[in-house]
Amino acid sequence: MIAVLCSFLMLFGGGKSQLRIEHASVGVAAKGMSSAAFFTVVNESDVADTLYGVKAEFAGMAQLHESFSKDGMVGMRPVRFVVIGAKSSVTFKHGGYHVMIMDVKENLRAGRKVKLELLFRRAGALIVEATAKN
Ligand SMILES: [Cu+2]
Repeated sequence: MIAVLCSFLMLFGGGKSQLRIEHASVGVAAKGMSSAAFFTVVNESDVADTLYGVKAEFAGMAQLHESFSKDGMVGMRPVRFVVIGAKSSVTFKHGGYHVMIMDVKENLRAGRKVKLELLFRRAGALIVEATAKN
């Protein structure tokens, strides 16, 4: 029983993950409008991690979203979390996962840099600098 518990802890407990966020960008938007942020999460560690939240001080609200298509309709909806498997990566992009950003507090012109805070179960809060792009 103890052996089983130990191996369980090795699989699911402790161990911090090593994550890298690449190519972070956010769509240009005028004050009060919506935008979306994109990036790639690279997980080089042996443990999976879970992105469960996002904060953006430059906007009224930020949410994890996914795009979907069903019966010829396309749309998007909030997702509660996104798992980044061990030794793998997940790209947030147009038509897939993205960070939905609503009510931008100031004009986001091309080249402007803003901070996003990504909340991971294991790695904790990672601050990412995203560049505004058309
Ligand atoms: Cu969205």
